[in-house]
Amino acid sequence: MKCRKCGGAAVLELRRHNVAFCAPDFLEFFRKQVSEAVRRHRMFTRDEAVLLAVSGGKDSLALWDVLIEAGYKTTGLYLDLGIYDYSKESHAKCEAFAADRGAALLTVSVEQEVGAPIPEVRAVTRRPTCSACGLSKRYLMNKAALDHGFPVVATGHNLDDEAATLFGSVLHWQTEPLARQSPALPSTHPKLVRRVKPLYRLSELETAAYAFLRGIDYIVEECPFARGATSLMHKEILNRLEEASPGAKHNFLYGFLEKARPAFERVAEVELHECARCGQVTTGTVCAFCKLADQVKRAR
Ligand code: Q46
Ligand code: ZN
Repeated sequence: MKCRKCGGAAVLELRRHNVAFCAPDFLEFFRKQVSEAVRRHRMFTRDEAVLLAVSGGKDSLALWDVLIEAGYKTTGLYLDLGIYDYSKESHAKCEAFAADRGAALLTVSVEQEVGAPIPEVRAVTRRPTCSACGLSKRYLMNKAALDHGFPVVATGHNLDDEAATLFGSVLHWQTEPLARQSPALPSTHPKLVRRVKPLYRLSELETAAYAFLRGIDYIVEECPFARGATSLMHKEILNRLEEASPGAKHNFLYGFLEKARPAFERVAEVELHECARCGQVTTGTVCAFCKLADQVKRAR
């Protein structure tokens, strides 16, 4: 296998692009995909301060590495979910990464904000763990950005994550999530910051290869609640499709973004209000986060 760019020995074959690269040319390819995503969706400029949600995993740390190298102004945001050793280890990875590069890292504790760590929230609500956790994460990312004056929050969602989310939404024809699924969601309210996913053009395998080649020390273990999650099953199904026909995931996601999403966007326009309790954005009177926090408080 030879590198498509320099003809040297290739270390990685990207079947969906029908190319192979040596290590330096793969890193170059990876960086270009990120800058193409940022440019194409006008995610942020070099003058804007970007708040980057980091979990300690390969995707968010690979993204942070690329953005720092490219000279963007980034601050990491670690949401401490209070999930046993998994949270302790992933926090340590983020702190070490930030310290190595002299980058700033904010930490927000879910226990302080919601009233209990995720395992306890799980015990007192009937919601699936990942639903309460995802809701809290989205809320706290937006709140941290507002509190610290960031116009935009970036996350490390990759092509596999996005294709799996899309697959799940399509299976149930969930029109609202379909309308919201995008590499870049603009701010539609003064209290809602822009949300962007600069890795949406790169697969999980590619971010793992990038992290490995750059010597990034990330947490390999998954969150203990991820086991058995339907999103993992959807990823497996899509991986089987990808095996049989390279580029399937890419075509599924890109085709949706180009051809189908605009139709869902038109039907799902909703009016936003400020939550009567906390002032953040909601479609109702009291936001879902405040309701969750109430439920936790009552149970305690
Ligand atoms: S952290 Fe939270 Fe994930 Fe763990 S509880 Fe589920 S949503 S799996 S990305
Ligand atoms: Zn609220």
